[in-house]
Amino acid sequence: MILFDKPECPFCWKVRLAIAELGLDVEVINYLAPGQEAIWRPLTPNTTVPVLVTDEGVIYESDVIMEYLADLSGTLLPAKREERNTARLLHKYSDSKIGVGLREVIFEKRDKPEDKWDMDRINKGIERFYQALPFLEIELDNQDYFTSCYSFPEAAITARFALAEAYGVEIPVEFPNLKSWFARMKARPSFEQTQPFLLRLNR
Ligand SMILES: N[C@@H](CCC(=O)N[C@@H](CS)C(=O)NCC(=O)O)C(=O)O
Repeated sequence: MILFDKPECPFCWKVRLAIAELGLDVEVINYLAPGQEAIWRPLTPNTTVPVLVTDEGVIYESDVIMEYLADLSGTLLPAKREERNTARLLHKYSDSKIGVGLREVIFEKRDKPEDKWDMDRINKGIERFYQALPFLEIELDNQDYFTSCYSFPEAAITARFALAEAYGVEIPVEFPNLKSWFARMKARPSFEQTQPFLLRLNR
């Protein structure tokens, strides 16, 4: 399989984490590498990465790719239907609710010197990110994973939290379950294996 990938994109990072956790043999190609854009753009009507090329066809949209990886491996979703629903709902929550505030922070800080940052936009984005956390803190409780195994929310939320951290937004102490969960996720080999090079430099 081939994954067309943007290293610092949270949707792509989530897919890379899932691939690493599953130990799948996938060639990861940077979407901007010379000559690659002409290959992947025509494969998707949505003009976005990630795009996964498989023997069974081309899959775009990260949530559909995650479902494909779960289907293929039989291990990325919990066995119980009720838990599978939880995993899918939290995955959706990560892509929509957690992403919106963070996007403001990242877009404002990225490619701009610090003295040009719009602190009002940044603070509003951080506030919005924090507002998304109480629900996750309660859902996680003090379990190892959001469901009974490493699943969609682990990959999706790890990528979001790691991007937050790289842009100076820590998980506040009021969320001890999320803080220790995130520390555990970062200690997994999949994190080191998939971390974008640019974010490593920022640490
Ligand atoms: N709904 C899409 C969103 C993916 C997305 O927004 N990807 C961005 C990067 S984060 C992208 O490819 N942007 C086009 C570009 O950078 O040229 C998914 O879940 O796969």
